[in-house]
Amino acid sequence: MNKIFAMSVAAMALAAGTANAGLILETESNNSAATANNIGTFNVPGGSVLVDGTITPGSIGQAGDVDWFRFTVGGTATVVASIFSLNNVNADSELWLIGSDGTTILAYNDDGNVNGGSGNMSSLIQANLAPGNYFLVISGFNDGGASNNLPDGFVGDAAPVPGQTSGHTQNFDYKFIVGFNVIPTPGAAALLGLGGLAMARRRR
Ligand SMILES: [Ca+2]
Ligand SMILES: [Ca+2]
Ligand SMILES: [Ca+2]
Repeated sequence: MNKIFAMSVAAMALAAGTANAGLILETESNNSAATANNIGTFNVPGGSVLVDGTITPGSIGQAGDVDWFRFTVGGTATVVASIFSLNNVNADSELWLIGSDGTTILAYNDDGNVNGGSGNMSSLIQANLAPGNYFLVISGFNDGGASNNLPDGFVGDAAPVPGQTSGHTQNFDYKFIVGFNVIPTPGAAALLGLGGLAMARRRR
């Protein structure tokens, strides 16, 4: 085994070693970008994870539960994320894909997963994500109001006014399936190609 080949094998073993947990149990408190649960780093060719969690209701002046999850993709990625409720036929989720700054909304869905157990669960797909860090966020119906504002656990668009504004009223267990297809970015592909070329030349 020549040195370059040995190094390549070691690099591949290292990449394979960054496997993700197949099942992740949500851990509170995860109600903000800063406290998001990490669901993994996904490199070429991709992977998937199942998250088991719960959304609990708020009340007057008290925010409802919001669940933030953080992930990293090591190449240009497509992500598919779908929420299923198994215990509440009236469950009504909302789902956001948010950029690494924790505030830029890249995608939003309310009722895309019509067969998710209630007819009102969420699903989204986003292609061509650049390598980097992102957030997926789950909350209850009407968090963010008529438009897709950032989730804060309160109903409607306005900033919460204690004693006047109510947290969302959703209360359901969920299964959250997230899948990734990851391809090498053009720069990385070029480097791999150069590496292969160098190896081929050494073998001559
Ligand atoms: Ca939760
Ligand atoms: Ca939470
Ligand atoms: Ca919904």
